[in-house]
Amino acid sequence: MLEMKNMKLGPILLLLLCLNILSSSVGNAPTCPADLGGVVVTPVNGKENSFPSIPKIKYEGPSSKNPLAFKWYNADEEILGKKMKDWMRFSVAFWHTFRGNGGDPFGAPTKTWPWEDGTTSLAMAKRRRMRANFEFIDKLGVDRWCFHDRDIAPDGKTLEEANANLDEVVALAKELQSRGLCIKNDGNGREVGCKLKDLADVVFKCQCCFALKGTKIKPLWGTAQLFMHPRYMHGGATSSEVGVYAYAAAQVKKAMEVTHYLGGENYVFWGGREGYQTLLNTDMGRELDHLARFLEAAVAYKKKIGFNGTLLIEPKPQEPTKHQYDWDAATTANFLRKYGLIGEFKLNIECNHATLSGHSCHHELETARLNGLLGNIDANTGDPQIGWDTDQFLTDIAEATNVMISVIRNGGLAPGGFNFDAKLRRESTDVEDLFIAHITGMDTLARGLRNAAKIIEAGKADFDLLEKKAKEWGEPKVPSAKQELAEMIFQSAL
Ligand code: XUL
Ligand code: CO
Repeated sequence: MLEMKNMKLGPILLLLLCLNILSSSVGNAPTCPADLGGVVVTPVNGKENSFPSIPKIKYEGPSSKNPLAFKWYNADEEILGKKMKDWMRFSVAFWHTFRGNGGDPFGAPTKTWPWEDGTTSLAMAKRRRMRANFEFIDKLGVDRWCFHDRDIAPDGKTLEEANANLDEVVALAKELQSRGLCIKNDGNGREVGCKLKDLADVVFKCQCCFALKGTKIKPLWGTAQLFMHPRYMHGGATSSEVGVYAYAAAQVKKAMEVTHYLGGENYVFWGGREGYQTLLNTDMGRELDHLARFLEAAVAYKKKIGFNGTLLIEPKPQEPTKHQYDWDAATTANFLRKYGLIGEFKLNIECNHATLSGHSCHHELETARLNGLLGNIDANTGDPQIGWDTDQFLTDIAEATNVMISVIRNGGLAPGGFNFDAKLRRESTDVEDLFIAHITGMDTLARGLRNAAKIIEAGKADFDLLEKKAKEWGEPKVPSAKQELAEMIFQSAL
């Protein structure tokens, strides 16, 4: 290792050093001046690239037959005065894409991703999985990701241990988020930006020749996982045990802090166990009061730490509990209103949750929007024949068009966006399937946006179009005003 901590390198010397390092073989861990910033890479099998056979995904247009290209999503194209990427604000869900293993109640995991070593250790979480996440995001061309505390870092035997694990992984994520914002010395002592080919490149070169600056990728939202651990079996904020309530609060506190630290734009509450199995052993009024108090404390803490992100509640009627308190958008809006929380929260509407509550996704989006509560969308869909939360990627163009009509009427979703809370089917086991699934989800919503724009444009007909229609339709049939009938009805009420 070259020790250059205290040396003042002239720009030319630095450039020569960089060229020298870059010409050394990629397989060997490079030797780098420690004070140039960047990421410390631990090579695994000499490879840093988790998706070597996948190119950067590009827009090729509707006639393309390339499964690894966009046919409808063209990030920088303007629709209704806004770039597609700004309408969409797509996000990759870490838990499905990087922790989903295909296991189900009847069978073992089916996915053996090349970057996994079969353990759930902290080393595994850092060594390859988080890097694979950012390489995936980079190749897909999105700027956002979503996470639970416990899917990015292992739990601990104590809260302190769990928090320390999370801190380690979050520190790495913070560095990796900077991809694309590398700077280099231009040889005249000036720092200039440099866009590099892909994440593997950035990690390698930044370590040696460039410094990472700023943050390009951000969490769309972060959240605390308050449903997996047995301590949460009666709920977190609605548990009958005060110790569990305190533990849940501590977990949310920490998850909100790390979301803020990573530049997250929103924070989500999904109350998977905030509900009941039977009212015979549940005091519903008391549990709802406790939940409201918990959320009030979260608002206060958000303000205390200066986190400006939106707090979002994600309605879902049931699963895992028989009845969840955030049943649907209307129930949740009523809860927020009753407890005086309406200005502090918005809703994260998930399409599969909408259908589980007996509504369409469009109904839920409109209910949220009309109450001024539409904040984010967990973009997925269920299966019409299966009655549970299958979390599939959205492929129905008509549904996507309805979704986008709501989004356009809402003026967009920012600071929210579309999070792909969706997973591969158990039987899809190739790495490229992860890309194909996201490409289809993004293309479906992009197609929905294009269609919705056409429908909304049609509502703004100009004189040329109206003249064309007048000719096409011929003499219109004008119905009777029925004034006498109206007067008869009016009289009958007197
Ligand atoms: C569960 C669900 C969650 C939330 C975050 O149905 O949708 O993944 O989005 O906890
Ligand atoms: Co969700």
